[in-house]
Amino acid sequence: MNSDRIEILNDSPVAHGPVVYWMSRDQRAADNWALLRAQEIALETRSPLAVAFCLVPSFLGASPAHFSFMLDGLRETEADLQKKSIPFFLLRGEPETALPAFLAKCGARALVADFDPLRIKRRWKSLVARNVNFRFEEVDAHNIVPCRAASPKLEFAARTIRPKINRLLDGFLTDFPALKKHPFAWNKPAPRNEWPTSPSGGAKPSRPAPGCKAANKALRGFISRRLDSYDADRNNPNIDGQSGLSPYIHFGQLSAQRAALDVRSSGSPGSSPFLEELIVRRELSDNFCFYNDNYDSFDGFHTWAKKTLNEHRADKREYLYSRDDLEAAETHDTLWNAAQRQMAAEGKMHGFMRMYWCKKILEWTSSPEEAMSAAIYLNDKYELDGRDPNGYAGIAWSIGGVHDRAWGERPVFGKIRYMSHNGCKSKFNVNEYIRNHQ
Ligand code: FAD
Ligand code: FO1
Repeated sequence: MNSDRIEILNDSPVAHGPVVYWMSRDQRAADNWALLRAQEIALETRSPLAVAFCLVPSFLGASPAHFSFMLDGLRETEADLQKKSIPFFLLRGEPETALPAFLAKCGARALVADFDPLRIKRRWKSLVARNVNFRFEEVDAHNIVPCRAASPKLEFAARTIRPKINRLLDGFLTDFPALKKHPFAWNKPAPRNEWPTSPSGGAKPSRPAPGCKAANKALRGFISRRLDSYDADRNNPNIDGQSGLSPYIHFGQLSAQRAALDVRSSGSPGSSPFLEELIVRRELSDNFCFYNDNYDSFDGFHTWAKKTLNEHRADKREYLYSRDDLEAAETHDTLWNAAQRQMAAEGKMHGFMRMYWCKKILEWTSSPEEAMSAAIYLNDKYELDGRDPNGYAGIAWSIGGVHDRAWGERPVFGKIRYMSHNGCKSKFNVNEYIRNHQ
């Protein structure tokens, strides 16, 4: 295992005794560097190995549909792990109490967690670390080039992080070793997981099927049917030209590295534009959330952006909508309403429309702060791939020009890039999109 993937949180020496992988972001048995590292420690110390997942009652505004997508995927992962003689424990409650209790009960001697830049995850880890007096490691199983290795600081834009990632990519974009059937039995009490009954009763027709098998099927389908035309189609909201992989990547049911390996070996002309999004743009979002504590607020914007938005704070808003108006898709703009309806109905707004949708929230709310909180609330309540660094970075790009540059000055936006209804008309058939999302 490339040690650049590993951050030591407690440097006690590894010792013989149960090893636990605290699964959170990367919810899969295959292609999971954090699980592979936990098994490496367990094999080295000839110890048993188990996986624990802390199920919290609420997570950043997630809905029952999000929890049921995640839980359906976790049940599949439990079965995948069982085939490798690795027990899966579903723990309930806040991690800072549930996990240390579990670790004490099983006499754990090493803990491995997966990397996540979000504030809530970093708080969980720092609270857990206080109760761990044995080896504790964090492994970046989500990024191809680990976040800390890609850059030691907040990056300004895709053009500044891209060369740093590309320089390191060959060393990290490698195939995965297979997870072994674990030879040392977990002779502690076996798990008795009580799975919540999923309220939604399975996948809805317009929603993706959950789980690693469905994720790999979606990847194969994308590569064989849509990758070639990805560059041409991905910005047209009337065409199903994107990969549709974001919910699987968000919940860790698919490794972005697996997707990158398979896309790269396809030799398709769509590979490089797709890998630019999957690797550079996605890892830029983790960089933003990891190195900018204010990733979800006005304070996280660059000085130039705060200055220009402040200068236009008092500008008259031609339209002013409350969060309820926006949530009800009741604005004067039929295109914006259609995008809001697509997100609410399908749990996934088209990528191009997310930019327009979010910029209009800046234009039609009373302040940039109100815009940030409304956009984050709606994005994290309705997007299946929401509650993700990509979302906080995408919203900060739209409202605060993060990872973007200054543009011509105008009311309300100042020098933040503007997008207009007419601009959309020049790119795709707006009436068709509106008709499709009534
Ligand atoms: P594809 O075009 O097939 O891209 C493949 C993968 O590349 C995606 O799954 C994603 O992991 C990555 N990717 C693509 N575009 C971006 C991007 N702009 N930034 C970072 N990574 C990217 N993405 C989320 O995962 N969750 C969100 O909550 C989210 N909210 C957003 C909000 C706004 C306002 C904006 C402008 C963008 C947001 N994005 C979010 C980024 C992007 O729109 C989605 O990742 C993409 O539309 C997901 O669909 P896909 O997997 O079919 O994309
Ligand atoms: N991670 C957990 O460790 N436990 C949870 O109960 C949990 C719930 C959850 C619900 C919706 C959602 O979008 C994410 C959720 N996550 C949970 C986190 C998720 O695994 C991702 O790590 C982050 O959201 C992305 O950084």
